[in-house]
Amino acid sequence: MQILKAKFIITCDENFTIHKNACIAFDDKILSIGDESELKQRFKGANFSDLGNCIITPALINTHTHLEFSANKTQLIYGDFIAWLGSIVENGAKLACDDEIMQSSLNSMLASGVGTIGAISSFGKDLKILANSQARVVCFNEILGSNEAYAEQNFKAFNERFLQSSRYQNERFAPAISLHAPYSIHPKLAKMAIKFAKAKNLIISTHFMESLHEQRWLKNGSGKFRSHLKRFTPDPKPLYTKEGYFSMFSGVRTLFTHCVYESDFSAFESGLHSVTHCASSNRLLGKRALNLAKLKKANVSLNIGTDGLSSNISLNMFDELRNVLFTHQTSELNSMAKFIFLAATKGGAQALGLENGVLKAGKLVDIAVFAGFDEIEESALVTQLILHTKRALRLYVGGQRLI
Ligand code: MCF
Ligand code: FE
Repeated sequence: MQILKAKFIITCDENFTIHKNACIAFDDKILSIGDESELKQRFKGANFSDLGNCIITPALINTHTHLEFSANKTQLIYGDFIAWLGSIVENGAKLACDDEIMQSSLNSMLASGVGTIGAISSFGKDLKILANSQARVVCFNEILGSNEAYAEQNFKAFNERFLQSSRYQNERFAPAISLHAPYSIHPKLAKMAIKFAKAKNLIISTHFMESLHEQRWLKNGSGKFRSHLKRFTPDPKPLYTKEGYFSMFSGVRTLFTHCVYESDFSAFESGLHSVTHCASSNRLLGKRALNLAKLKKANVSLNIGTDGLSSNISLNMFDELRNVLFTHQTSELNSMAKFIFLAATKGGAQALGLENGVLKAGKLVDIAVFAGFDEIEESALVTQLILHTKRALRLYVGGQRLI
């Protein structure tokens, strides 16, 4: 049993409760948050550490990243989604990533206080590194393929990768599915994947409404997607309408990543559907930001992803949170800081169906500790935390100390 004392404990609960000069007691679950004398009295014999002027928060949750694309630095084309996608296809072999590169990008994420990773695994090369990381992992095995003739074959290959990832399943590592996007997965294959997800009660992630090209393609089969897809099929046609694709996920826990070209969130199912925001990626691959005001109005749960180094310059969650804060300039700064910090903790846990992301009795011991806040204006605590943090002083996942 342990008790940690800090200057502030940001719980990320529904009231955004912040405790000052308080302690958190835990063993394999969080036991209580309260003052020092009370907790020492209740939990006699607990190991006590005073962390001074530190801030304790839930460990952060990065719901969307692609470790296997970590080899990119300057190879890919940015500014336009189709140009980027073309450069991904062209650079395929050159972007092949070795373990060392994936390990160092994963380490940079953990160093920033991330305890849970939503990892999109396209090839299964990242499995071992993810499983050995001791982080909490939801491993979204990717499935794609727009050619109907290969649907069975693609599903079989996916199934094999899924089995590989299932071998790592434990209380920290959960296999899941990623349906790549409406422009890249044939309905026959998508239906097989969703049926599989329903049967095994798996979480789904999908890239959705990421670019203007995708919006035009789904609306009337026009725009640059047509010429991109002509690389693979002589006369490509859209496989769905936007609504048709979305409706397949009814009743399934799904993270819809990007949604930059979605403005009507009314059909999102509360408690099941959420939006994953990748602000840096959206800036590099296009020129529109997610409409947070509409999302809030529809009461849709938000979570934050860095995306991969294929469309970001950093997997540090605080670098990402700073970008999110600077992206949404029309909202009041301090309330926006709280909103996005909640998205990076409580929102991530909601999306992934996990019992972390909030510090309260009974929750998992996924905790981050941040130093460097000796004199801090309390009304702007979260804003200052986001602005000034580069790395965590400590990180606990499932009660185990990783940093
Ligand atoms: O989220 C970004 C942009 N949107 C779509 N895909 C990817 C992103 N980062 C990496 N990807 C991967 C995706 O998982 O790129 C490939 C897929 O494997 C594109 S399709 C050949
Ligand atoms: Fe992505």
